[in-house]
Amino acid sequence: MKPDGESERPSLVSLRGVPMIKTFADVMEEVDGFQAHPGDLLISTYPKSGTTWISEVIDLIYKGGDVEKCRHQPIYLRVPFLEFSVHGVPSGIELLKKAPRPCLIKTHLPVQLLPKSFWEKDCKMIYVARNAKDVAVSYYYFYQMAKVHPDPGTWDEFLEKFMAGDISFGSWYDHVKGWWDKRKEQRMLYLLYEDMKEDPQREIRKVMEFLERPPDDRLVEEIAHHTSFKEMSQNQMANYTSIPTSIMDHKISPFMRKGITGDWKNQFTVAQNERFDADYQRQMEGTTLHFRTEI
Ligand code: PPS
Repeated sequence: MKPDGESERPSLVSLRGVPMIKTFADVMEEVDGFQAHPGDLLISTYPKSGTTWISEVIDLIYKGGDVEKCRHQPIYLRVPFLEFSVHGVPSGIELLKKAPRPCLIKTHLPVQLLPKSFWEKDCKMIYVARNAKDVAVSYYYFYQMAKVHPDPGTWDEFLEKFMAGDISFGSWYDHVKGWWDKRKEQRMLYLLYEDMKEDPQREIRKVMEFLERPPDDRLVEEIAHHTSFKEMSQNQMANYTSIPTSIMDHKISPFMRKGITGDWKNQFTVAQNERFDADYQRQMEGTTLHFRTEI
């Protein structure tokens, strides 16, 4: 038992070989049977890769840049999280049952676990990937504050688990490569967090083109402004502060933590970096997918 009424951290279960939060795995039968609408837009990411950022960008595009309309609801209600299921709050499937369709849908599922209906209905998909080192750091702090995760242990222990893929949603390496390999078979836009940091307006234009929206410089500028890290971290409808603290405790680490590329340099030791790089080469060998770890 933990002191002060703090609940025990749950362990992960294996869902067809992918480590998964148990309450998420429990609803996978329902998720498998989910019927996508041809007009639904899927936002897919490995955790901590810019999901909330791209979701806010896309919601603003859909709402013609109307910030007030986006402020009516928190991001997790505007963009239901397909496989999300935690006691005491509505699950992704429950939200989607009530949502006006077509709609925006978030997932962190590895490509092989995506319900087949998304492929059959030829839904458009936007995937965002972020470099492994910054994801590992961001995930380490998120594991601490989002209590549905197991205890991350020390940073060194967590980094080992990251390299082994022994964390919620499994291997980062398999995830980014799996979705990359599918991008040509599907109507998919594959974006990189580092590109969004480097030139948000350029990437917003790409998204608008993919969504067949007319180019509009003023709209692009407005969206870039409202989705900057500074703006989003202060926006209660985007920063997850409206989630009960029993689920996310921002006092441990804020959801909107730093929002930069290269924070890994403040976390990795030289030895950890060398070991990580060697393992990275092995795991990413042969892929045409390349990341920048600084911009
Ligand atoms: S989750 O829980 O998987 O959905 O998290 P996700 O939204 O994918 O990733 C959270 C990280 O993204 C950063 N973030 C941003 N960076 C730049 N600009 C904007 N607008 C932005 N919004 C969120 C957030 O701070 C997390 O990264 P870290 O490195 O932890 O700061």
